[in-house]
Amino acid sequence: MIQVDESDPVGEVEPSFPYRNVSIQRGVDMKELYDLQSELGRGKFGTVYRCREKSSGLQLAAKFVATPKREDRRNVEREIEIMRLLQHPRLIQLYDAYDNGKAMCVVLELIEGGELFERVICDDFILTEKSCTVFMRQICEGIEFIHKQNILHLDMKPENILCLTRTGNRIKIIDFGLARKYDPQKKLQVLFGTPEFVAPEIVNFDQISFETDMWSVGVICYVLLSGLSPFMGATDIETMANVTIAKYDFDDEVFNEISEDAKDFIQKLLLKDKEARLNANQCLKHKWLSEKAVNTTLSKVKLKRYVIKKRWIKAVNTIIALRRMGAKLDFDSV
Ligand code: PIT
Repeated sequence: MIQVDESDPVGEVEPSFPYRNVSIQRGVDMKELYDLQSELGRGKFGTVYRCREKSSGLQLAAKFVATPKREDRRNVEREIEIMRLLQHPRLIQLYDAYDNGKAMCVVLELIEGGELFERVICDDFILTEKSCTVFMRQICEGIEFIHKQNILHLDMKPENILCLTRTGNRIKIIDFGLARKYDPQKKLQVLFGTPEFVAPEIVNFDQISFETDMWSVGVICYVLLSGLSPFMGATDIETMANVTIAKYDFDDEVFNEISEDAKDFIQKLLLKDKEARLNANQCLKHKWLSEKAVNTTLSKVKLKRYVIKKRWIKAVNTIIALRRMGAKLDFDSV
């Protein structure tokens, strides 16, 4: 059985990633320098493969993004520019970048443990409130650093939280594809994440800020503890309607086993008034994250259901996307 070690929750010494000052290389074929291996993931962001740097033998991840439009290239350039500022152990690290005109390749730190939610629903993982605090603390540490660099992530959701290894408890935040520099002069609006996790100010096209990420942290925490999604409606429109009025509750019976400190933590993030929400630093000082949390085992029945449903939605979306690209169906890749 795998359980979080409470005395030293993030465990073993963390190998530090070789931080590099990355600039985009043009006219160089990355395949000359790297061996491409298995596919790690696929999404709106492109396709990510495991790869190996030939010169050093280092195992890394390579994200490929087709850039048919000028805007596609600008988006990847912006992401790289932002990632250059984010050297921190709780955040995926940038290693190298290539542009061959048709596609761009971003070489990243390899994170081998898979998505956090996939990990915690495994039968050999005991989910307790304490293990949830270990994960939430690391998420807040990562967000605290991102915000200190004056950057907003804007796409915080469970699939963007990966486990470093299959057995340890360290996590890393990935996907800076929607991230933006915060400029109070410029009115940042419209950027859209996933309805289930976006804050009311996104749905309302109001000014967004650091607090916008903190709302999503609150939603992630609610789902991790309960397996229920606080604002989920039958349709995206319904979900967004629930988000705009910040309508949620702890009425389900699963919350009977959740501590008041945990509920207080969530309540201080899921506030319609963004100024009233805790920032990442205040989260780390909140009683639930700073004192010993209760070690009761949580039921994973609902969380399993939630993760399995997401897997299906993702598989269906992949099929739709592949068909649109005119690809022949190859069920191994779905
Ligand atoms: C890994 C392992 C893995 C997935 C990823 C990286 C994906 C990273 C990623 C990074 C981005 C992005 C989308 C996905 O926009 O299983 O090492 O910047």
